Amino acid sequence: MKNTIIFIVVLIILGVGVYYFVFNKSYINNTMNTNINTTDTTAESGMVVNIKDFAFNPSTLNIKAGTKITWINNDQAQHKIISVSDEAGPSSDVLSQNDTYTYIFKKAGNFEYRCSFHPSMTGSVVVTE
Ligand SMILES: [Cu+2]
Repeated sequence: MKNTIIFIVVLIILGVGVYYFVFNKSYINNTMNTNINTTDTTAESGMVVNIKDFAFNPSTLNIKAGTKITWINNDQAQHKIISVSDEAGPSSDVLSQNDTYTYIFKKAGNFEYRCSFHPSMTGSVVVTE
């Protein structure tokens, strides 16, 4: 009788172990697939903002959440993108000529930004779900 109970307890522990193993494996697979899909989507829908003659072009962009935007500095002058909105937004290092900066807008909102060195250089990105 005692042996039977121990046997059943061992079976239950094994069963739970197998269940968790299978569950975690499918969970990891789902997470990986989601990441791959996200990467593919943003790679396809990436957009470019050219920095030229002390201006962002286009200065206003309407995009879907998850879109990647790359800024390219075509000026000889250095520029640096900083966010003006309250929410976290694009924030680059100092961009010398031909340097690029990429930011993925994950959340919906109205994101205003400007050049840190030249306050008259402004741009905005309107992100919808
Ligand atoms: Cu600038």
